[in-house]
Amino acid sequence: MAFEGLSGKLNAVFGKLKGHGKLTEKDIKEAMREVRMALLDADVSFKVAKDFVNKVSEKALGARVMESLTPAQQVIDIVRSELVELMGNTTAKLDFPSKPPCIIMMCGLQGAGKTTHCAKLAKWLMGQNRRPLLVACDVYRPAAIDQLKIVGEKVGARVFEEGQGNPVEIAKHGVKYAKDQGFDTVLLDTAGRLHIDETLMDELKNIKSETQPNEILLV
Ligand SMILES: Nc1nc2c(ncn2[C@@H]2O[C@H](COP(=O)(O)OP(=O)(O)O)[C@@H](O)[C@H]2O)c(=O)[nH]1
Ligand SMILES: [Mg+2]
Repeated sequence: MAFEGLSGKLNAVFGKLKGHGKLTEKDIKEAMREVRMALLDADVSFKVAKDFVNKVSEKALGARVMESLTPAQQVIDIVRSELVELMGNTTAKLDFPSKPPCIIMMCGLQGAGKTTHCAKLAKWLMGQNRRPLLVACDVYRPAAIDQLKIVGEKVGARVFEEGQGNPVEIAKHGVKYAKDQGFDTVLLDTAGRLHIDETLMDELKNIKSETQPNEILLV
């Protein structure tokens, strides 16, 4: 969800480009400025956005794009392939340790989709013959715990919760419960937070140091 709105904004830029027919250098520069704005709006770092646009501009202006019959389409193709490159064109596999449980920590901004993703991942894991346990570490809203219980129930996954206690303790207890009860994967559903919130970031560090997750997924 971090990139929500990005594709819409890029499509608007592409639409404008297509409307031009023949492209001038100025058209491409204007489009690149808009692409950069769209990336910045989607929280892409300034340097990454700048490098990205420089790379695309170089390719778009360097290749004989403007003289081609379909210049807009060529620019769009360049942006697309560079985006794929930027996001990483390989898929990473979850790394399961030989000794269970595998601990997966879900992190991200509020409303990014962590809780939903926990349930989806649990469902997928069950399809792989694994036994996941969802652990409710978002204690700041009672509704967050209920939400995890509801989505957990929907996919048929067990949820470990201790109400609105200390998230670090809950994470630890969840892992212990998983070990005792034979769950082989623990999904820690943490509360959303901004990287500038030191108290909450420290809490995340503590959950990490206390549970030693095998994977930390940023949603
Ligand atoms: N369209 C869309 N909505 C999603 C997706 N994942 C979550 N949501 C919705 O986004 C909202 C926030 O999701 P939630 O899992 O509670 O986010 P959390 O605060 O990070 O735990 C909810 O209304 C979800 O139904 C997704 O992949 N696509
Ligand atoms: Mg949540």
